[in-house]
Amino acid sequence: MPTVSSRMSQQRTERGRGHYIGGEWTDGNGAERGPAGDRTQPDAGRTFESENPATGEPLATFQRGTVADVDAALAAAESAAEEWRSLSYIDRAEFLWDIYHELRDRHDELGKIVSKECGKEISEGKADVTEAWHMVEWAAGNARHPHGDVVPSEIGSKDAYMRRKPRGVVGCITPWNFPVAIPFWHMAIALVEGNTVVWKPAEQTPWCGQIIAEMFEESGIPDGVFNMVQGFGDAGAAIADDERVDTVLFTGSAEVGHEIAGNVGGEPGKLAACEMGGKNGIVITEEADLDIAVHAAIMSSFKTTGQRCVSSERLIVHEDVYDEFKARFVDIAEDIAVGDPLEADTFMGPAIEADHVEKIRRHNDLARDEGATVLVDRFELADEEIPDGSEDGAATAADGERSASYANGHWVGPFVYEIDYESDLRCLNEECFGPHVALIEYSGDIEDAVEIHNDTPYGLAGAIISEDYRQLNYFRDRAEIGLAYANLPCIGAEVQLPFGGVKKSGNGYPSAREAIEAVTERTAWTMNNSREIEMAQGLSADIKTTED
Ligand code: UN1
Repeated sequence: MPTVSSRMSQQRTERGRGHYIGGEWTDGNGAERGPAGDRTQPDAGRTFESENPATGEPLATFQRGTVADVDAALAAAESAAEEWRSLSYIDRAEFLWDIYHELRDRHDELGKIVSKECGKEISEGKADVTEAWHMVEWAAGNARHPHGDVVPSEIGSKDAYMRRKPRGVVGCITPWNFPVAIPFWHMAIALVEGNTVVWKPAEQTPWCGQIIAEMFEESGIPDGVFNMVQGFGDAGAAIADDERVDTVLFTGSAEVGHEIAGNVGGEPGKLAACEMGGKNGIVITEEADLDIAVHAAIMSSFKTTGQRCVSSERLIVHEDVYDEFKARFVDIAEDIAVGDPLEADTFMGPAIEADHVEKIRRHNDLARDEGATVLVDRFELADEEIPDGSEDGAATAADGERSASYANGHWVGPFVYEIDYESDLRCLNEECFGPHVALIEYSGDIEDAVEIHNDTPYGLAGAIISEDYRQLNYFRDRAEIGLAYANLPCIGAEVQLPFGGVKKSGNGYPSAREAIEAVTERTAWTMNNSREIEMAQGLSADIKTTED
């Protein structure tokens, strides 16, 4: 059976290489111990397909990981842990530098694969790879940076300083929308800090997962240090629930993240760092430069087809500029280029999968039911708006099936509505994760805008558009979010910044510096340089006995 290589052709029947466990590619134990499948067909219940969202066609078939596969991966990770943590930071980082160079060298090729497998337009596919090597660069470079503090002691003869130790085995569960970058947010740092890893890529992007695993294999990282199990939520849950896992790093839906955080919270000594969704808003005040406002709002609402956890679904606009902003925003949303992700002039690719299109439909319907005035409804795109293919696309010009093929893609266009603000409207509180955005008109001052802005259970990203520094600073200080932008879109964070949210959006760990907290334990190391023992706080060090 041919395997799907990283320089894969478009044959539909190709098979992925399975899981990467303990330095070996394996089909795993699914048939023996997985969910019941049809035993007359050895693959039934064990495999799944990766799909091109632009065509709905399968890209390749992958093994579906089971509890038994996760068990094997965790056993490998545990047994590799001691040797790995004994290496220096710098030696551990050497393996990551190889991957850094490979990500850079294969930028175009991998960018296209990202676009094919998750449907993001090509500049986004390539940016995903760039963000990955930025994170690898940060983590591997950080190996040569100081890792603790020297802390003064009350006692002159004492040295006190902070040291970090790896927590042990880190379980990583990553989403499809950044299929190359986010795995490295988790794993680059976890590994350089001395942990071993068991990773489950999103079931929508197993091809990207396989390529990353191949990079680790080629880097020569010791067997068992990095392990990958392909599969679905049941495999992810098996990782998160296992007592051998010391830290769970999760990026994905609030639903799953809260369940993981809840379960792990009850287990002493175990930690979950979860980065979840948002109902992100942009405040456009009466002092806004409307060119910036429209540009930032379009980028934030429709880039990645609205499928970033930081995408904006609420535009909170002052009454003095509302009509003009609305007219300009709607005008662009009507025409925004939805199309083949591999075409350079596409702005929005398809949604990730058929179920997700249905979810977007439900959110659009919900807004209507709650009284929205619909301004743009391109949910059902007209036939002529659906792309008819490109040379690099999944359909070929010669086969005459080009349009039919793209017609099965998961196309959706912008849905823009206006609605009077009310605190408990579900459409203003629940995340859609699609090109679905509300315009909310406000009157009054920045305080009024920020009150509306903060009135959601989430708190991930947000932006303010204003030329008035007092308004900007009020938003900076009072907006309940982890990522706040001024005169910018609320997407596009860089890896060296902390990334994460507050409230229902997460606990603010999963990026660069902050992730180190989640994958290490700190020891306050205090050492006596004297032959006497002297205590802080004036505590007596005299030992008194009845003989005294
Ligand atoms: C996500 O949307 O899931 O800030 C992550 C950004 C990217 C990461 C987004 N660097 O838009």
